[in-house]
Amino acid sequence: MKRLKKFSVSVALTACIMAFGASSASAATGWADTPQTAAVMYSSVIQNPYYSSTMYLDSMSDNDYYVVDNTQGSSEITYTVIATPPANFDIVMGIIKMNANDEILSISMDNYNGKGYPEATSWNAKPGEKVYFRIMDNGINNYNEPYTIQFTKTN
Ligand SMILES: [Ca+2]
Ligand SMILES: [Ca+2]
Repeated sequence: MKRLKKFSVSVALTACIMAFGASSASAATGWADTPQTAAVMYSSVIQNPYYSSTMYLDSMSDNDYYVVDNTQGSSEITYTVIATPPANFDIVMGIIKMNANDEILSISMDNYNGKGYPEATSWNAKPGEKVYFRIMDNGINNYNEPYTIQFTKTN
């Protein structure tokens, strides 16, 4: 009986967190679902050396796109991107690099680590290139907590 009570409190708390999430910037489905609506982590116009965002995936059909955009850049950049899921959540990080003509140069689906552990990459973008990072879940997960994605320019 005691255990049951604890459970319902936790469900109520979760519902509260989800309601808050839906009404704030942490919304999930409908936010950054396509490359066209990707969240900009870096662009050659803005040139922030660091970006961090904490977001929810709300279901198996949700995904979030982020972009490192060097299409207007005059020099190659290098950077690190780390996507850290909550515990009990297995994240997949798709990486899609496009050239200046919007043609796909390469696609990979990084899933080196399991539940609770980050997927990360250190890579580059030459002038004219942009790189999309697509955050997806891997199977049935715990959707009640957000993941964090971080971009750090290294050169
Ligand atoms: Ca989304
Ligand atoms: Ca993984």
